[in-house]
Amino acid sequence: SAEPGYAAWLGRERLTDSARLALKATWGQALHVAEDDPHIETAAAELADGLTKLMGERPARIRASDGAPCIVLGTFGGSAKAAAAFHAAERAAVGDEGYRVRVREDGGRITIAGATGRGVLYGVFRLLRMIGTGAALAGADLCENPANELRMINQWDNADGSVERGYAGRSIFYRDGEIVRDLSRIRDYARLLASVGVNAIAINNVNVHRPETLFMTERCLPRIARIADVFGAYGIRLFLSVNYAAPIEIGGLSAADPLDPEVRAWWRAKTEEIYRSMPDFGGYLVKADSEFRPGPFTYGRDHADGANMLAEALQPFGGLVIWRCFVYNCKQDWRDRKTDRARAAFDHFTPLDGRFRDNVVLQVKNGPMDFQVREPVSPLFGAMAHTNLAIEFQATQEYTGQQRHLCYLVPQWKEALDFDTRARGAGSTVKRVVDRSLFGTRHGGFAAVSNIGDDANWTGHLLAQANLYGFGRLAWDPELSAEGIAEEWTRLTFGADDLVVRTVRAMLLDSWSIYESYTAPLGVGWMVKPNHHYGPDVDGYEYSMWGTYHFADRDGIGVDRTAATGTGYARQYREPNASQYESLERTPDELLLFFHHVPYTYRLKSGKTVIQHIYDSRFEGAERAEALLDSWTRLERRVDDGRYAQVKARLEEQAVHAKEWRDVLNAYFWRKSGIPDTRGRVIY
Ligand code: GCW
Repeated sequence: SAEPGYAAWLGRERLTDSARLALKATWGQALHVAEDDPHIETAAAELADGLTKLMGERPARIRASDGAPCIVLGTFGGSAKAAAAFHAAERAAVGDEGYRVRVREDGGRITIAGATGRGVLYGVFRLLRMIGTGAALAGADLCENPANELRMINQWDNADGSVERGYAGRSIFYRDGEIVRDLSRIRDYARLLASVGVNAIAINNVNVHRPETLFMTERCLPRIARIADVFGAYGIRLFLSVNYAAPIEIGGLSAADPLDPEVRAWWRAKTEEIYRSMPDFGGYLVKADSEFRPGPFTYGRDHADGANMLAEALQPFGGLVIWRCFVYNCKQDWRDRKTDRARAAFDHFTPLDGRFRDNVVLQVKNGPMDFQVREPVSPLFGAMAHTNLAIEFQATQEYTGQQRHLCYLVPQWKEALDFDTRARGAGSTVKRVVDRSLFGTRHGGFAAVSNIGDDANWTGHLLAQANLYGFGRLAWDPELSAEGIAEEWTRLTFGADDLVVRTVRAMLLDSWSIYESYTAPLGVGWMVKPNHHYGPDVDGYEYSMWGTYHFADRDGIGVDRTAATGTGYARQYREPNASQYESLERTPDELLLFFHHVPYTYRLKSGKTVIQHIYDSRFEGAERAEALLDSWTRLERRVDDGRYAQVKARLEEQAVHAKEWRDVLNAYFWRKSGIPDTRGRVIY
């Protein structure tokens, strides 16, 4: 499709004449491919297509060469030429999904090689990215392996075609209760994902209703298997979200007790059946005992019992159980000030450390609550040394502007990854927990809730594509900077125009802070309209059962989570983090109200009182949102009209809606506190 934005970062504009000439001199016009392997096939096709767009002519594919310039593509085991380009030690440095890319200094040869076809495919995308961002090729010599084993996307798509928390249209997988027949869009999605290194996908919502429970039946499996093939060609393993009560719902059993031999036998047989139709099936993703989903608690069993039962069924096939830790009481009484939702995951799961089988991975949301604009890091990451852990991010912008506001999330994710849990002394960062280097665990990695739908540009807000892109890049290499990723995405998406690159990069990098500055202040969450979660409603969740309170009254605001006088959540961290959060003076401003209840007149480290901070940042936030629109309008005619108009419309809405946020919050806090703005601005 040529719809504006559809090509995303794989648009690949024709290079300038001089760049094309230089490239041609390096590799002639030929791709040397000498082995038959499905992933090498994908890699060769991607390279040929990419180069055709960049160069304006299609390269020739050759199987043998006389030493003339070419690009050699192959695995060390399957291509003599690929193997011969590297010494044994150089080959040994390449892992299962890694690659080497070498461009001979004097021209005449580019070699892209790996231990597997998947590695070669990633190497191809790497080379195309280098060309697309204008990086110097001559003499390039790269050896890269992914830092994380699991680089996974979770679709929250339902069989009826809706997408839970989806802000980019309907599902590309399902329509009207059926799995789609035309898989071309899914194939294009697979390309986008593989191009940034994603290697796993769960294709249905973690809330598994009846129609998706049926995905595991004989009737649906053949079509699921076709989707698995599409992703498989791009090195992406397919997972299914499963209903814990499936043995009852589709198995005809009377219970789903994980210790019941009949139930265990049912899962073993079902799993075997699934692997018969999909030999590369990844495994199960499970949301259990959470938000009305069934789980082992019903039978008086714990989550290790529940997960291990599924793990046992998957183990003979090398499958994984990805078990979510988003377990809390969603029927809390708001009058109950003892229960703290933030504590829940830690309280449920740390007692189970060491009890999960080898092929269970616990998937932990980055923060203890639920993908808010600002949260501390989940303390679970530092507390489960004997358990496989993966971190879950939310690319879909449920609480961060729903892809109508701009919010580039990579800086937020980087903060979580760089947090030092102190589990093994200084340097025990979250990224080292999930990449397995800290505790030496067996499995781990990254997951993100997808932000795409059937909107022509995938993500609704075109610039939200940067979140999907950034997730994949970061999962591959968490050392990349938020700035570097923003720049890379911008260049690939919009080309080399310097003003465009500088402007879009700056817009992306400022956007999280802008969004935070007019929405919920200083680490308190929610303040959104109930259910759909869009737009300001300060008390929207204050007297409800979801455990998401801010406790604002006429004197102050915030949640006391200290051990001394509050819920004790701060104690779930290791030292010195625990003491830091326990201390009112030492808690960073941006998390103050997450950990402490303070009077409005409390003075922040910034020197401002809490109430003045609330006013100032709402006013500034609304202005900065307006400035985003101004920045973009300076790019008119430098960005093609279609994409220009799409982004402009979203930024216009954001500018207006930021003022709504400003005024609702300022009015609320002025009326509650009675303390005027020192600068006398208009508050209603
Ligand atoms: O953030 C909440 C969402 C739910 C979601 C849940 C979860 C899929 O509001 O829509 O359900 O988190 O992560 O399970």
